[in-house]
Amino acid sequence: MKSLSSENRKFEPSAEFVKNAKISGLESYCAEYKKSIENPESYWANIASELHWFEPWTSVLDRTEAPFYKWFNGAKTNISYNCLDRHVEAGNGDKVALHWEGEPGDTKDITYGELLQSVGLFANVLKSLGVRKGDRVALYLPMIPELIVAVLACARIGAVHSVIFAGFSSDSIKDRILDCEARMVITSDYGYRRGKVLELKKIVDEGVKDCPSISEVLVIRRNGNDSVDCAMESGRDFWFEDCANACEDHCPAEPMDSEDLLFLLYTSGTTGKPKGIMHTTGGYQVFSYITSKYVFDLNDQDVYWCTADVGWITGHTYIIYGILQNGVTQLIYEGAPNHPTPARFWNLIDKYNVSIFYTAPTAIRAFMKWGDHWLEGNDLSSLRLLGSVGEPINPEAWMWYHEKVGAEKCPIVDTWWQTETGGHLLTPIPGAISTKPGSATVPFFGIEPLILNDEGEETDVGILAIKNPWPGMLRGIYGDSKRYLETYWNKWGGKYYFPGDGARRDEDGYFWILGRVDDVVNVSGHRIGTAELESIFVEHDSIAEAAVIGIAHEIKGQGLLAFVTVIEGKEINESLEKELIALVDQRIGKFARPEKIVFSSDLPKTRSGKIMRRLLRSIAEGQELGNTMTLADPSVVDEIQKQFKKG
Ligand code: 7RM
Repeated sequence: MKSLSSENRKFEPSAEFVKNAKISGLESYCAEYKKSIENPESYWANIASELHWFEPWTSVLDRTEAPFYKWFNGAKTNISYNCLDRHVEAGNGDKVALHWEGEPGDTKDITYGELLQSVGLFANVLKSLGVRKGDRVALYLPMIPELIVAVLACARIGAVHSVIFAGFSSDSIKDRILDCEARMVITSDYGYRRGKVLELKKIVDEGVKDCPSISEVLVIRRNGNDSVDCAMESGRDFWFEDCANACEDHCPAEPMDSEDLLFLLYTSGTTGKPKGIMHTTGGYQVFSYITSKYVFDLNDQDVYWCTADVGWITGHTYIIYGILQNGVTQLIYEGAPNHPTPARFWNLIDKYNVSIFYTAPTAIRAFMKWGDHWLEGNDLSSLRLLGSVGEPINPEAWMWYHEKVGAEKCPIVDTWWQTETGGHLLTPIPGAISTKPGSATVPFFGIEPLILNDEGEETDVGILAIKNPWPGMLRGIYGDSKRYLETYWNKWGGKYYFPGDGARRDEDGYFWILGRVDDVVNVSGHRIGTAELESIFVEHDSIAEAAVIGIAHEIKGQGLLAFVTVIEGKEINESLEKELIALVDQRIGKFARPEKIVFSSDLPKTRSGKIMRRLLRSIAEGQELGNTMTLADPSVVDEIQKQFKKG
């Protein structure tokens, strides 16, 4: 990959785009940004007033318990009301909210009016099973409309949803349920992925075996041509359709306190245990709404498509909450980008006249590899805006996206943000900010980013920091406020939020994200903690020690490389490698498999016993190793190098 620092091309939005944009021209951006920074409370109050509140707030931002900030405190609202009822009441009930297409090609169109009814029905089913405000509900579902309905139904009655991406293993389901003591899991009989039937209920059964908090498993039938038998445990397992027969479809939205917990989403960190990121109601509602509106420049006629899974934060904010609050039409696609062929995405854009397309660099690089001919014969002229999310986008992929998909006329919004930030923090505003391939450009309104060194002094290349709170920020880590403070606020003595990314600022003031500065690896846009994998390897009774690092990967951005040492007397063979891979599948999921496992008798360590990951990285990248004399045993390097080349 070409180095980012040599990239200096700049692309301006077309005059036509600027003319119709929500924010037009650099001057409007600057004026709005200035307002948002100089007087944040009135800025955010103004934005919030575009939404519905049952009762007004008493303060916009309460800093008294910083960094446990409170936004719109005292207000009562419901985000499902803002996603649904508001549009139906305004007379837009017949507008399509979701064009859904399953992987096999089955389709469904759902209007805002129908979505409101489905959510009401689902909410009543939850209530009839005893779910109450504040209860945690885990969701393990494919990308079917019912996933969106179930999320909104939880929000409607004030139950806290915890969506678990359907690629996670039963062990991961268990860990997440145990951590938040969920009372219910919602799943389906099956889903599809790359032509294969995924039997989700079976995985859930495995996962809830030792979860005493679970009292119900609610099962949705994914109506398709395949049918799957589900073992239903009497008294615990319920078919959604059976429960729904006894319920009506009207359910008023529960007025929630602004700071009531809306959802948990687990994400990997630098220790072995994933953390339950907490998002609350009012601030997240405002931030998801306004970032969607301005960054995607949403219009009434748009057909928006985000290819993420609802199991990640991108799906929460930029499929469900942000997009539906704006009342636009969107496409939801269940399956893989290359099923039945790598033309699937382009077929879908053509078929549904998608105008805004939001995807990940890893997908773009895969399409580049599969070949441009898959684009041929598809009319992509409906597109007017493209987006990228999840990891740094390399300039080659950016240019390909710009030329081949966007026909050189669509602005590209490279959006930098995190599970923790709730929504975009660095991003071009498409009608106002010129773009540069590989740069997330400038801050969103109300966001003050800085680049600091370890001492907290400003530099051009260093660590990204965020000054001042914003409405969509996380409110903590579930059950672990100490970890919240340590992970995000201790780096510079509580003064700034620490996102864990390195960054550079160029002469135009543009930000370039340089990747993680902690032990988190971003594989295809999915965060995987190296410590989490290491602790899994050492569970195996042949393994003594493990060190996992991230390495550059052509398609995934980063891949994982594991170095493990074997306990004396234990054999290294192919079956051991298979067992270790199986362990990763079982504990996390297939997406966390390392590219390669390197076996050796020892790892390079300092004399104080610290594993020198930097050295492992140099070995992996085939670089000069420099002085290895500080190692406790310099000979291990030769052995590892040999093993690495062999594998
Ligand atoms: C939305 C999401 C967050 C981490 C973040 C970064 C990386 C995300 C970009 C990016 C460069 C981008 N949430 N990241 N977007 N890096 N440019 N546009 O991905 O919580 O799963 O991951 O992803 O390292 O800290 S996440």
